[in-house]
Amino acid sequence: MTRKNCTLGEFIIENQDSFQYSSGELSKLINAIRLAAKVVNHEVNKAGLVDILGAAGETNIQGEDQQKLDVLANEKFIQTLTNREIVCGIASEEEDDFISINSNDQQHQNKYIVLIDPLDGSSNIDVNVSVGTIFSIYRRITPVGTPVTLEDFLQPGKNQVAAGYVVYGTSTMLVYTTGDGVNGFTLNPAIGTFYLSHPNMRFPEDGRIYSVNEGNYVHFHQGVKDYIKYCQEEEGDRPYTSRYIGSLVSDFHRNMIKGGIYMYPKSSVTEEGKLRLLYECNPMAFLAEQANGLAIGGKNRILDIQPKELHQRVPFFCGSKNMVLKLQEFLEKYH
Ligand code: P6P
Repeated sequence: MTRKNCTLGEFIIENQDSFQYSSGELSKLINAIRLAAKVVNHEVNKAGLVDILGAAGETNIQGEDQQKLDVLANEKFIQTLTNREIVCGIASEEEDDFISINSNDQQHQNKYIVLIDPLDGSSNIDVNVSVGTIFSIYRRITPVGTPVTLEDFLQPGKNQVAAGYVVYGTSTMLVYTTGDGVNGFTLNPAIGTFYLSHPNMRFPEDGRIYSVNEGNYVHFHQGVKDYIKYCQEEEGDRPYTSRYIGSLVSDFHRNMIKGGIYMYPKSSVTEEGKLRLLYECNPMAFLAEQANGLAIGGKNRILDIQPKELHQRVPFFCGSKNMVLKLQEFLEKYH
């Protein structure tokens, strides 16, 4: 169902039966994420007005300064997901270990786990540039009724049952998939309702935008350097346009609408890459493939990677199919 302008609530109800595991739990889960997104949106939109900017004085497992909004967004998503008694486990970029939701026996009966990057692009918070939330949803693989284990979280991305992001930009949007295409909903802040504004989102097969932090160029491996030079050559529809916001969600969202490729390669400085597999790359890769795009870590498909640890980092390239395939040609010259 993609009746334009329907609300997110109506969309969930009208499409619930098409979801292979439809038991209502996933719908309740998406509804919980919707609520948390509205709460975080409210805080992000007033970030400049109250003293919640700046580091919370703590650092997270990534060794990065935790911004107060990082901490707040993390708390809001965990609180909402826990209170709704829908999931049996949560993992977050801001939490060293996964959280087993076991406040009562009912919790263990729940079959979904959620992995989140509560506020991606947080370095942009203090300079009023858009940021985002990324979420990834799996069915647990250990027996229902028992506490979740690390095994439940270390599933390959192809096992995801749903994934999406919230982009807190010039407007706030919730974009997600349950494996049947990608749909975008825009928040009407006056009434706090998300409306279906971008049904059936798809990456154009070709694009003219490349997104990469070119300040790291000297550290990139040769295949990536050669592809960047290819983007900059004057031939055919090139040179392409360089656009890089420093928020994965925003760069991904723009490239999905206009066509483009996002790259965060490994380098001599970040040998494993920077982006986290479980709660950044896997959900964005699921969305990319559901939107007719591609997402690779190099030779391999992101969704096929077998995770080894919760905060594992991988190189990440995703976007318009033909741009990613062209990049892959350059990478394979050297491997
Ligand atoms: P750099 C934000 O911290 C993030 O995880 C992505 O959202 C973003 O694309 C990237 O890192 C920016 O990293 O090293 O270019 O500042």
